[in-house]
Amino acid sequence: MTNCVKRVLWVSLLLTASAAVCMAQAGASLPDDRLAANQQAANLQADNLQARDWFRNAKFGLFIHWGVYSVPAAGEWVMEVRHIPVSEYEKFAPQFNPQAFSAKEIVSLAKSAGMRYITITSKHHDGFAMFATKQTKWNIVDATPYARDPLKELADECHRQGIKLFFYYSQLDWHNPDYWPLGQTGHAAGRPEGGDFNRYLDFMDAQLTELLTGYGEIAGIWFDGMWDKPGAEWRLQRTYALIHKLQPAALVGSNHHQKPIDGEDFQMFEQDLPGENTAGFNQTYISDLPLEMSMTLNGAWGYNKGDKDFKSVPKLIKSLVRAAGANTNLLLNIGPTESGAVIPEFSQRLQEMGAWLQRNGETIYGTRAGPIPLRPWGVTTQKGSVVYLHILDWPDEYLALPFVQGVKGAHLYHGNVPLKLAALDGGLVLKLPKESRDPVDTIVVLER
Ligand code: FHN
Repeated sequence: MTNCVKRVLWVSLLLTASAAVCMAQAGASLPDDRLAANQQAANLQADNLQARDWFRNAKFGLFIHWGVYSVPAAGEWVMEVRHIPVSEYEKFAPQFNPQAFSAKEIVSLAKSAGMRYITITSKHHDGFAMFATKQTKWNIVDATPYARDPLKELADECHRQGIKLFFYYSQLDWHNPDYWPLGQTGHAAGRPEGGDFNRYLDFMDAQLTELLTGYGEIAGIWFDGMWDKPGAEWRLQRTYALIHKLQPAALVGSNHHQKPIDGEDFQMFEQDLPGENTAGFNQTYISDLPLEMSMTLNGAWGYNKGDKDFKSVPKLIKSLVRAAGANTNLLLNIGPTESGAVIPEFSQRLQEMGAWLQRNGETIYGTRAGPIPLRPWGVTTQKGSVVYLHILDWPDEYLALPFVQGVKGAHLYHGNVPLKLAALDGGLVLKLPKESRDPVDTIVVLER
């Protein structure tokens, strides 16, 4: 156990103990949600804190958006965007027979990309469960000719190949009639008016229980969709406590685009790094929790056959490096087709990223943000006392840097080539000869 883990554990035990004393003194009984929260604090065990540490070190994960929406192949929002009622949308299920799906190939692909975990949609907003749930027939085993549980196959393969698995779970549901009252979306689904939201939440907890008891060790639950009705009583504390009770090390995160809520173990940002907001999702609050940025490889999450706007490999690598320099994991998305295949435009790019990581992974995995925060020219990462400058975009031969404590010299990461580094008026100037440049990322080690 690291000192940091011990310290956090000690603080959480103290907090839990003092909460218990206060309760005893007050002699009061707490409402269900508070009890659950206290219970959860008590359960914030070393396993969970170690899992957070593992997550911070992992840096790179594969996001998979896959569901019955891959049949119309127009993205995972097709039901909403085309105003398709449930009765019509359900007709995609008999056409969904992904015989080309191979858990082994997908896990191997993630590994060859240098990814340390996979996060896959167990249920997206269309309510369709990609696993063998007993809570509804609206699932891949009961509603499709495929009749297999790809999440079980994936979980087994992840365990076999030593890669962690998170389940994405949409709290928003356009199919379940108990998702009522409606939020901002799902108004064309044609469901009966009325329903019992608490019954929906029971359904959700039951599905989560299935996911956390039938698939071995699960690294975490990635919630999405609460933003559809942010003011609703989501019973979050109860659900989060349930997850931590079933698997204390499972990390809970929610893409609600708000400040993290009690019981969440990591904070996520969509399409932007913490502190950036080009996509319009991100509030700027950045917590001390482990951070993650989800990003599409083209413009779509679920498979969209019309979207050919694939990001280039250099652009993707720069995103990964910038994320590492901002203490943030990159969760990079692919959307398999209705046959379960991963198109070559995705797999080739991932493999090229993996090749880059083979050569440079030491400067990314297990690092933390370095002493110089995000700059237009690039970022710094740090491991122990070693600082890596990642120069991503700088056309000139000289680069001015702020003062970095204890720096004695600099050399190129590849080939150990010494570089000139001069102190100037309390700052530093680094000379980067043209021949030392890498068009994607020139990595320089600051010697201390
Ligand atoms: O609506 C979803 C979208 O389909 C996708 O799943 C992304 C992934 O981060 N999250 C939601 C939008 O915030």
